[in-house]
Amino acid sequence: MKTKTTKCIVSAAAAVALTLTGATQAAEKLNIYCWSEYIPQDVIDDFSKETGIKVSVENYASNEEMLAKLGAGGGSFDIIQPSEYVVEALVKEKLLRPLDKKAIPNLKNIDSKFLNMSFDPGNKYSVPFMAGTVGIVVNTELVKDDIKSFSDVFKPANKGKIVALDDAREITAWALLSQGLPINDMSDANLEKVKPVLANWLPLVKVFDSDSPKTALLNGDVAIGIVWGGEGAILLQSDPKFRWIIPAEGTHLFIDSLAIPKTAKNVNNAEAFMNFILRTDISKQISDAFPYTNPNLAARKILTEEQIRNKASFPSDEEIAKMQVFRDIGTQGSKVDELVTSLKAQ
Ligand code: SPD
Repeated sequence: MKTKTTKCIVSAAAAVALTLTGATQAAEKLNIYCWSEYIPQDVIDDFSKETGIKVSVENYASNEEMLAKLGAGGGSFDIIQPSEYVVEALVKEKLLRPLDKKAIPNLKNIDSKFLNMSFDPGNKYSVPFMAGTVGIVVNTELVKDDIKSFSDVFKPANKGKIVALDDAREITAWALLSQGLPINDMSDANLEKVKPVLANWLPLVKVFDSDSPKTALLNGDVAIGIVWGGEGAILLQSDPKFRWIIPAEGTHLFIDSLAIPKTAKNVNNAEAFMNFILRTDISKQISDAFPYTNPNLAARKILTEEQIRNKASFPSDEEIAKMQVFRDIGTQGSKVDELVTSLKAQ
């Protein structure tokens, strides 16, 4: 009788365990919506292997593309990867979920310079993924001029030789900088001021590409690029003919983070992923593939000398001190998009 009861308890427990396992397996998913060429596929695969969580990844090429999809209710994402000004906007609109920091102990690996920034005090909602800047890359075999600035790039002689990021906020910021104006003052008056600048610049561009602007430079389609730092770093690694230039007018520092939308369904898995990518070895793996400015101090310590010396990955403190950071510009953002879209169409 005693034995029978024990057996019953055991089989009841096994049944519960089975049900739980079944239920857990069904829930083990993670949907990531992130920038293209930013999270290596082997990092995703390693996470799935270690945790059994099935990950699906969709990419975007600009913050605005991501916001448009989220706003239109498209997709159901557990992790997004907004830049600083977008974290600021999403927090204001209460569209992000506060993080459970206990689930993300590897946050300790992040350099304190990249924590507690004004767009998310206390990192209540966001975990720094990568930072970086935008600079000029010149193929010195094809261009003999000494290019130092955005204005040097956008000279009529360079028509058809340029690849530029396909990002209205970026392009407008370069035009503002060329006029000595602050990158976050995108008032109507300033947009009017930069309109003629953009009208001259945009027809000179041969390729607009935010996903992989290095490609047009690597295959010789263009000779000059205005590209993300990580893309510039890959070009510098690939061939000494490429030169990296921080534009004389100035540039900006971006901080791209991971955050969980309010509507996420797999919150625990999202936090497990955040903790995973903050691991020293995993963060190094990310830097090896996409050499941006890694805010993970522990990972930076195990990068090679050559990686750390790459100026497109790691600008000097002096250079960083001069960089501006984008802020949320509210409804002016759509005017910036309209301006650039209409001028590109001309
Ligand atoms: N391929 C990943 C590029 C990420 C660049 N993020 C920059 C945001 C600047 N606003």
